[in-house]
This record gives sequence, C-alpha cells and structure tokens, in this order.
Amino acid sequence: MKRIMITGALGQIGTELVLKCREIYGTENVLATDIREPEADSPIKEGPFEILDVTDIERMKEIVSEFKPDAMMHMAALLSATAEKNPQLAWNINMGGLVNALETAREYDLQFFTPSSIGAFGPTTPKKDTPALTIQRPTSMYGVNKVSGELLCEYYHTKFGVDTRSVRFPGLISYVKEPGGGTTDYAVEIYFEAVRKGEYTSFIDKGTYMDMMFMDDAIDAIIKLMEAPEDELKHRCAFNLSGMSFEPEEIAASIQKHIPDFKLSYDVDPVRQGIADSWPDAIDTSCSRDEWGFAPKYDLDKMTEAMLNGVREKEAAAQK
Ligand code: VAH
Repeated sequence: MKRIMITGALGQIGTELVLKCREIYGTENVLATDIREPEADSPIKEGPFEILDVTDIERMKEIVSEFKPDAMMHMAALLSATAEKNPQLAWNINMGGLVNALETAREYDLQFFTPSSIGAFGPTTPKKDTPALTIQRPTSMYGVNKVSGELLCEYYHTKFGVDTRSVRFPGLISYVKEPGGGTTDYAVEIYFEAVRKGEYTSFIDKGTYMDMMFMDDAIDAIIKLMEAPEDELKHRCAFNLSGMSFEPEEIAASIQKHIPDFKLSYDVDPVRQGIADSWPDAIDTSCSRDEWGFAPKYDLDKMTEAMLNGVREKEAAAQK
C-alpha cells in the first residue's frame, strides 16, 4: 500500500485507522472520507478529506480518479443495534455502500479491505473456539450484512481478481472515539462512566461472554493483514480476530483494581441482549495467527489501564 482512501473515516475504527495510516504512509497519502465534515478540532482535518456518501458511486469514482489511491479501506457502515432499529436503511448503506466500494476497487484496480464482525455468526454457530469456516446463520440485519459482505468480497476476488481482505472484528474498545449503536458498546461506556461517576448500569446482562479487543490491536491487525503476502492468505475474507473474551462482571473487577468503589448494576436492553446471545462466547483466531502473524498485545487488565488513563486525559483536556 502507498496511497490509501478510507471511507467512514470519522467512525470508531476509521478515526484511529486514518491517524495510524498517516503516521506510517505519510499524511498526504491517506485520504479520509465521510458523510459529514470532521469536528473543528478533529486531527482528521490535518490531512486530505472529502465528503462522501458511500451510496453515491459516481462521487466515489470521481474521488478515486482524482486522488489515485492504490488501496481502499471501506469502513462506512451502521452497527448492529442501529441496524436492528432500521433494517432497510442498514441494508442500503451496509450493502449498497459495499457494492459501490467493490465496483470502484475493481474498476480502478485497488487493494481492498472491509471489516466483518463476530456478528456474522448466529445462534447455531459453535459458541466456543469458533473456527474461521463454520455455520453462519446470523439473526440480526447487521449479521446478514456481514456474512453477505464476506461472500461478496470473496466473489470479487474469485470472479474479478480484486485483492479483497477482511477480518471478523470482536467488540472494539477505545477512548479516542466513542462508538455509537453497537451491542458491545457497554464495554466502552463502562470505562467513561467509571471515571466520570464511579458507577455504570450495563445494558448487557452478567454472564454474557463476548469477544473483545483493544483498538490499538485492531488497527495493527488491519495494516499487518494488508501488508501480508497475498499467497499466504488461505482464509482471505474470513479471519477471526479477538484479544480476549469477558462478561460484564469481569471487566468491572478489572476496573475495581484501579477504582475500588466502582459499582456495576444492570438494566438489560432486550434487543441488544438478544443480539449478544446470538454471538459466540470465544472465537478461534489460529488462522489469523498462522497465515499473517496476528498477535494482540492487550489483555483485559492491560486494556483497563490504557482505557482509564486515556479517558482521564480526555476528560482533563475537555475541562480546559
Ligand atoms: C457492534 N461494535 O456491536 C460492533 C461489533 C462485534 C460487535 O460489530 O455492532
């Protein structure tokens, strides 16, 4: 990769992906795009930016023919809980945007990345040590989008030779950009509320295990996968990623090592609980480790320390 175009650049992953890619490849070689302008103080404004609605293929192709990237990272999508509230809109954006991005990658010969998710699995998928190739009958619109997206990316590789690559992300935890509309968002909100109020009310019930990963490990994984030799990739668009698996009581215990009086309570959201219950508890990441060296650095306690420090710094800066 030398010149990269990123869609959904103002999202939870996109924000940190743009900044990391600019660090590695040079600011001028990374074009950030999103459906709205960045905030006035956003670091994204320090490099190339274009407004782009990914359902507008003509504008997408115009931008590509002007910027001349050699890779596209398509991050624009609605997350699981938002998608469940408006499934038709989710299909139009998540699938319409993906088809446009793949068509553009085909026409302009771009290397291509887009994320899938553990949401691509469903209630009949093996819950533990979930393999890369297994039963995928998701019951959420987001999951239908993700499994369809995986298959579409494989098709564009097999049929048209596009170098498509994809990973199944777990819940991603970061303090730089708070997520919106996700089922795993409780595991981000809990850190912000622990610093702000010393307590949190979780919309996901105790005992609900889900795969999670600190954002630094996710961003490193995307770049490592995109730089991997293509002939090493046997599972191209079906790479499971996870840094850890935990349930709400375990993340609370990790926080209490730093904030002993932290209190966790529950007010379960049946929609997001239903989505979480349909996902695996702990997936197998051996294909990612064997084929391109996936190696997450953060476990739960190391992530908790990084999150609490990051949130405290952010809150202090916001007070100035
Ligand atoms: C969501 N954070 O909750 C996303 C992710 C595995 C979860 O796909 O929808």
